[in-house]
Amino acid sequence: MAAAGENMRINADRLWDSLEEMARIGPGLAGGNNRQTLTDEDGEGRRLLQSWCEQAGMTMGVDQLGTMFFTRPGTDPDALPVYVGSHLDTQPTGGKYDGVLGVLGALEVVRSLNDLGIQTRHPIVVTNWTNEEGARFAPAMLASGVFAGLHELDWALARTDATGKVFGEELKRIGWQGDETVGARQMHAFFELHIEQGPILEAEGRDIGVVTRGQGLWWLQITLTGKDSHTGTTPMLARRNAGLGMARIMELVHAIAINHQPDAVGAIGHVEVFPNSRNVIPGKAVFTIDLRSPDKDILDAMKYRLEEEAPRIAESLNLGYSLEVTGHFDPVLFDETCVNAVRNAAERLGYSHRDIVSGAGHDACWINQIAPTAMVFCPCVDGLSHNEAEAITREWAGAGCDVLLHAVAETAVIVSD
Ligand code: HGY
Ligand code: MN
Ligand code: MN
Repeated sequence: MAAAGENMRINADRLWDSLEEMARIGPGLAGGNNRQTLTDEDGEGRRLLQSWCEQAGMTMGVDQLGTMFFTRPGTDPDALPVYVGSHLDTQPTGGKYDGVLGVLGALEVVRSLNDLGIQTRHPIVVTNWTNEEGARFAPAMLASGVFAGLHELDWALARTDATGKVFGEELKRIGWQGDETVGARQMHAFFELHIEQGPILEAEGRDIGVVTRGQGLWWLQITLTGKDSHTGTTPMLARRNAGLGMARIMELVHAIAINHQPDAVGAIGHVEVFPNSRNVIPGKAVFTIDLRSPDKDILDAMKYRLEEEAPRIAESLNLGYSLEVTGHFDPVLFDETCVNAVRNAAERLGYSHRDIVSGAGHDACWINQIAPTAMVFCPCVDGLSHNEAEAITREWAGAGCDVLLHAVAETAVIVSD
């Protein structure tokens, strides 16, 4: 006789329809999404999620950073809830599935438990974390970082975007500043379903990634100051060219990462040169550096080498130099019991799977510091993400959500009738 819930499956068509409907909010210019955090489009997506979750019988709580929590009661009101979710905010040229699959997959878990009439001892809480991407307001995973005690609330509320808009004011403007104290909620466990955002699962023909670890990262910002001057008349050796300094530091970042293959990565993603005029030598350059590795010693060695060599490049070009750390977390080891629940679910369901390290940061990376946490990955086409062409298949989404359903139900403890 099958154990209660052993053959549970989610409704993959319903999940896919929800993904498609959410994707119509904040459409990009090339088929993806531009639903950046705390924009009107984010507010609209939040309202849609709220309506769906309330239709599924859940009650909403919102904290001071706008993170949304939807509770499905358990049979034991004193049991700590199992939280499950991800983020609805996207990159400016983001895909339809990064984060969104994890939030709507969590909703599908509850919808399926409702359909199956299955109760769990622990409550289940569907979660949408505010500002995971960190594209508009740095750093990434801002709300989950405050929730886990890594950042102060007031520091987060005071973050500004490139136009000077303030996080707390934007949160109020879209009507999503709640009154719950950030981090007051206690968790029995947290699970996050996410696309891999890399090429491994698809290349190996695997349905599921059992995420055992997440790489650590350093986010830094460098400002170089030279002198605006005429590109036609200023002698080459008299120039103080901040753009040239940025180019040489870009090469340095690449060389540092290449020096620690196969796992380390490094790039400069956001650049601003001033005055950004075709016939003026840039007198100022401001740019962000993203260094990552699953190995803490390597990660810190990369940062050290950058901090040693970048100022020398600036000095050689007679440039002013300043560096600011804008984000950091050490490599993450997820909770063994939760990871086993994911792996056992994939086994039980007959899905091919492999252990995998997350290259991207996720809210789960922070929440893992305060509660037992694990992630489920599904493949994505060509491993492409943070690109409007990001794509997954209905089957991949369904398999990932089936595994999420089983891992969450097992951890929340099914109460047979
Ligand atoms: O940057 C990251 O790794 C995540 O996608 N925010
Ligand atoms: Mn994400
Ligand atoms: Mn992302």
